[in-house]
Amino acid sequence: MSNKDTAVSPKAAAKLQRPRLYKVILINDDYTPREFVILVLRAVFRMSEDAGYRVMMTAHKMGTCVVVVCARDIAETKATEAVDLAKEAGFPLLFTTEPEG
Ligand code: TYC
Repeated sequence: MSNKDTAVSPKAAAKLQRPRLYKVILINDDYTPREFVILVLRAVFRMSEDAGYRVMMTAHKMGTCVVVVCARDIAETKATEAVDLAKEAGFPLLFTTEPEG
């Protein structure tokens, strides 16, 4: 068997070493109170009051805001945790995940 049969392409090799990162994105809505959005950002994403306020206001004004960029499993777990907290409280707050770049 030659090297050609087993060697991965340079692109595939890079992927193996450095898995794709994912963005967690906060989505604006008209119903969730601003203070509750900040509370979720603080509880789930360990943000300061100030950082939480700025992220919340960016989503409020622009429609969305990137909260964090991290490994896929962490991004999905945190987005689910955040949406579940909102659901329990009866708010339609949404966080989504998508691959970076
Ligand atoms: N737009 C909401 C309000 O005016 C606040 C809000 C901000 C909700 C950001 C969601 O991702 C959000 N009460």
